[in-house]
Amino acid sequence: MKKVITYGTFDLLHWGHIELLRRAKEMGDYLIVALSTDSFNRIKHKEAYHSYLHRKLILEAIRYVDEVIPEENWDQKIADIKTHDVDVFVMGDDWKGEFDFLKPYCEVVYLPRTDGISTTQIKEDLR
Ligand code: C2G
Repeated sequence: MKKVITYGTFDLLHWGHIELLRRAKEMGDYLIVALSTDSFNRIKHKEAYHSYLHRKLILEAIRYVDEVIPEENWDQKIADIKTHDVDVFVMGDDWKGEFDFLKPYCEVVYLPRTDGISTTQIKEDLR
């Protein structure tokens, strides 16, 4: 079984996130999402609207997602890859190059971000 992992806050969930998850799942048979916890979001200086538990509930309802684990810090990725026997690490290309240090442990893929949608845009439009 080919296992894929991706990381993020996924809040407010939108179709750009879904497109990332769909393409990530296409790269294997099993997709793990390491979901940023509320405390890690504070470290990332990201303000999530939904709590970790609610974001986890939402992600677990998505057909492409097989498992959700907590992302609690910047330094857990190598351990996650080993613990979960991950074959492919996937992120949007806004992170291009940032995670190349994972290449000795698994395939590293940066997928083009989906243009025309972002949580920032949604919040601005709603204002
Ligand atoms: N994304 C995308 N297209 C968008 C918006 C987001 O492809 N229009 C992708 C991002 O590139 C990322 C994923 O969706 O791969 C999740 O986005 P965020 O929740 O914003 O992720 P981020 O806060 O950057 O967390 O350790 C890594 C970090 O936790 C990444």
